[in-house]
Formats: sequence, structure tokens, C-alpha cells
Amino acid sequence: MTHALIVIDVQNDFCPGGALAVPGGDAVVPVINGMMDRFDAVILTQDWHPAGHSSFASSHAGASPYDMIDMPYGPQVLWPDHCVQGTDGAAFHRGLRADGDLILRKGFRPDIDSYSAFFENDRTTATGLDGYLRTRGISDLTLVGLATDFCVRYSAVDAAKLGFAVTVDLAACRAIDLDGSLTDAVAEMTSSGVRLLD
Ligand code: VGL
Ligand code: ZN
Repeated sequence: MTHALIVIDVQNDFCPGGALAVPGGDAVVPVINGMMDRFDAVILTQDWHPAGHSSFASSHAGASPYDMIDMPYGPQVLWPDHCVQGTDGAAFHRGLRADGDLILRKGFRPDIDSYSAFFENDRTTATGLDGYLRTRGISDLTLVGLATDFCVRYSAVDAAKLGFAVTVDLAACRAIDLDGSLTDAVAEMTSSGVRLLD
């Protein structure tokens, strides 16, 4: 059994003071650092949007952050500008250990958002992570990071669908919690066969 830790989006913009701050987001940093040595592989994801990305409210006339719009691939929440490529907001939290094996960037296509580390929000464009994990013989995944109810949730559900044995360690995650999204995330992860740890 080969077990990877997948660290989702522990970036400055998702931490207090950032553009899309997740309450308590920085509190996961020491917890995650302390977990890394227990895994055979450590993979970090980085939300990585071009300026003017279609998921930004500022890219849509008259829209405000947290509005919903219909994109060609389905409904999409509009966010404050965040994690713009090369900015300090897109950098990993400076306290996060930087010795992981792979950094996977996502959300770089201007017209599609990507919550999941496996598929973009059209649910079909692959990021390549599935192939990376399989060619390394990785069967089991533990997911941690930000935010529980968006990128962690979508990544965990996709990983379970792809056949990995998936655990989400909630002690090392924090949520945005928009309109019940945390409750929905816990329900969907559970029904998808994801094991949740407190
Ligand atoms: C995320 C909203 C927009 C996340 C990324 O990492 O959960 N949420 N982009
Ligand atoms: Zn984003």
C-alpha cells in the first residue's frame, strides 16, 4: 500500500489577511507539516489563476463576489480576485514545509475554474494527477488543506470515483461555508465513500 498526502491550496490568499480568507486557514499549517513524514509521497496543489480569470466577479459586469452565474459548463460561484499567478497571494503560506514531491497547479485556463485536483469544473478536463499517482503506484490518499467545502471536497469526491481509498482529515482542513456548503460537502464526501477523520 502506497499512501500519499495531498495538501490542497494552503496559499496566502486563503489565509487570514488574504483575498479569499478562510477562517482559521493558517491554523492547518503546523498540523500539515507534522503529518508529512508519515506518508510515502507528498503532493501540494496550488490554485493558479491568470489575471482576469472567469471565476472572478471582477471579470463580469455588474457581478459581486459570491454571486452565482451560469458558465457553459454549469453553475459557478464568482469569487474575489485570488491566487493570481506569480503574486504573493498565490504563494504557499510561508510556514508550510516546502519539501513535497510534486506541486500541481490548477485553474490556469482562463475560461474554466478548477476546484478539484483531478478534473476542472467542466468535470472532464483532466489535470493529469490521476496518471501521476497511478504511475507511482499510489493507492491511498489523505487530503488536507483549504477549503474543506470547495477544493478539498471536489478533490476527495473525484479521487473516490477514480478508485483511490480516500481519507479527509478534517483537523487539517478549514471551510469557507457559503450557504450550507460545509454540510453539503460532508454529506457528499460521506456518500462517495470518503473516510472523514476529526
Ligand atoms: C478554492 C474557491 C476558489 C479552494 C479555490 O481552494 O477551495 N475556493 N478557488
Ligand atoms: Zn480559485
